Amino acid sequence: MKSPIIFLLAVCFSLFFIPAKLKADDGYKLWLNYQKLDNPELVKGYVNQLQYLIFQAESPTLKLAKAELLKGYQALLDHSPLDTNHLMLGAVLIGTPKSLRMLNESILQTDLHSINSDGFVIKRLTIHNIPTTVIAANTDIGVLYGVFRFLSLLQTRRPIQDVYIVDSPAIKHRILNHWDNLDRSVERGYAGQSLWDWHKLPDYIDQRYIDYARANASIGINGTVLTNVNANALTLTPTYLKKAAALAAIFRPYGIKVYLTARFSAPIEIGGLKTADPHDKDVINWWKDKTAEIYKVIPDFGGFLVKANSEGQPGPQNYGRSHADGANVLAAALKPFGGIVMWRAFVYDDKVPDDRAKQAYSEFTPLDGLFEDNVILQVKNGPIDFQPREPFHPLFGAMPKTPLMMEFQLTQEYLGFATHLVYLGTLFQETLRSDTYSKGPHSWVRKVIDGSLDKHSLTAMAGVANIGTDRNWTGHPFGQSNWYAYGKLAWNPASDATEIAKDWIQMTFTNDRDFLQDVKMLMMHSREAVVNYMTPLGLHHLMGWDHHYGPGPWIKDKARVDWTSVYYHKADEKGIGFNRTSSGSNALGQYAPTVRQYYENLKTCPTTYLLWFHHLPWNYKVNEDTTLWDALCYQYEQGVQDVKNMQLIWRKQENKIDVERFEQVNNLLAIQYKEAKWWRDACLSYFQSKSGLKFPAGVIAPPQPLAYYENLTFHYVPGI
Ligand code: GCW
Repeated sequence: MKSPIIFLLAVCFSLFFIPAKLKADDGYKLWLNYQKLDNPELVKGYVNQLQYLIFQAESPTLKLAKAELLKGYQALLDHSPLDTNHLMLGAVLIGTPKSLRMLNESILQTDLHSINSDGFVIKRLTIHNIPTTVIAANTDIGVLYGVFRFLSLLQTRRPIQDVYIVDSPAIKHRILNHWDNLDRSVERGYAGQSLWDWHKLPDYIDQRYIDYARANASIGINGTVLTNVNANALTLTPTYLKKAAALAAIFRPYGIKVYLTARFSAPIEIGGLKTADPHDKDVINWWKDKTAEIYKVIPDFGGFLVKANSEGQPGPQNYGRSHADGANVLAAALKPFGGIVMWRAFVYDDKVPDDRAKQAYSEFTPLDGLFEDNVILQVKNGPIDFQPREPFHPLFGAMPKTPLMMEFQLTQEYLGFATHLVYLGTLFQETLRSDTYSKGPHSWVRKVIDGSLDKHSLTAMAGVANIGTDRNWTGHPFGQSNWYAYGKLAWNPASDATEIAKDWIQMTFTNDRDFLQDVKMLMMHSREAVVNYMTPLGLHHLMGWDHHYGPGPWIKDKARVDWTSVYYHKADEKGIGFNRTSSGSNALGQYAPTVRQYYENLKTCPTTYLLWFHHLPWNYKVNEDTTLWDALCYQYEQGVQDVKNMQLIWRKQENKIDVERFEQVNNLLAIQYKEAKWWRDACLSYFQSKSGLKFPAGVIAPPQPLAYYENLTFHYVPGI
């Protein structure tokens, strides 16, 4: 038997030598996971350049920036940069022309003039013979953004000896939309409850609120809509305004403004009026008074987000008025205070059975030019509803006189919830880089959004948040990458999804080269995988009824035809797909001629959108050797194989990162694999019941009869 002393020594020894990577990590720190850099040469180089810090921090924001910098230094380099002995080696100078007089005189002036109020400059200069790294901005918040960017350079081991970054956000309002209800449930939320503890607010301030603000500021997000677009009028009562004000106070130094959703019928529900008609004088005054009341408690209130006359929400059309009439009443009330209205274009008429993909365009384009100048239309990336793949929304480029903002969905309502690993950077990029041709070539969606195409200064982007009370914020550890990528693309819609993924991996997990290579590849392909096993070849809206969990291509006979799946795929014994060409619904007629022709012509229409735009016979040849039926089967099979590969790639990473996150992802990938097979089997089983065709070689017949898949029922699915 071993002596107890030897045993104890062995235990101490093993504890002492536990490699850093095996340390448990619950994911709470997100990409701000400042792990000590393990390359001594690199650390030495950084430390030499960052010996002495000149940073006068008076304002709350500058204080935060300074604290962040010191925290980052300490954690990444194990270094406090105040050691004057090594002054000659390198200094860091941080501030605005106001906080640091030196910045007024310096040669930074040209750079500072070239950035906007949220921008920053990071530049290596020689000042009084001392090599100096300057982080400068015109405003305090610009400094905070600059500090975060600078720390990210260290996190990703970038050289800083000649650093020269001049950067400003291309979009003014970079906003998260929380579909959070006052009872703390989150509509389409899969990461726990709402962060906002309305019951304990305004008195109890959860540390989470602060960490949330810091994380957002680190990627440039500067606005948050606290409440669900399916709005509750109580949000606007004095009790809840006080609670919102407490959150606003916490977010303020991080440069984040609070917005609220306004229920259009609030004048009736909480105002005691008989109508909410936007032409009614009392209604107009009610909104004016309510808005003034909000600004009393939240002086920098951002404004309202409104979902009106959509999916049962009240709106101006209840009174025979237009969306512009409705939006303008709120806009007039906000205008004296500098607030904005984000009016959602996610509407589809509840009577006209026209192609749902056409309805927002039909309703809104006649209103172009009729909105007040502090109204911006919030348009989802595609014309249906956040499907795994949609073409860009035809409204982009079609309303030149109205500012349009993008709405992306980070929460994976239609992409496997928080169980599936799907990096959305590629999806966001695909939409932003789509060419609307509205003003000829290069009229990219991103230029509509950043205002440059039609010369709008009011610009914004919204991301429906995937955040909740789960310890790691997003449920799936990789859900964090979607929050991160969204922030980065809202700052610069031209940025590259691969670069974003790379940075995120390094900042969140490790700088290990092999891990980085493998996981980047896995992420970059992950969205295509989900398209393959859920909605290949342009199919869409095939999910389970209401809760949207799992496959449901058989869904029919609902209150509205456009809530069913059969409406969208139109599969029968002859063929499949939605004809949106001129011989069908002509949704393509809503796009610029070049785009229209490209998709209308079967020779040019990419297979990715084939069944989105065309109804085709099963024996249609997608290429010389493959029929549509076979291609569909192959794509579903491919999706399953894709997930299997993701699993293999991930398993190779064991020991490269902490056990906790490794195992979590491993487990989730196992569920994703199971569900990918379920999607393949259920969909192919259903479509085969229509086509009556045999499965091609390499595609195995579903293990269960169709009825089995159709009869699966689920209770308590999250997110409803
Ligand atoms: O995607 C659908 C969702 C609804 C959501 C709606 C919307 C907030 O299923 O839950 O409601 O879109 O965007 O308004």
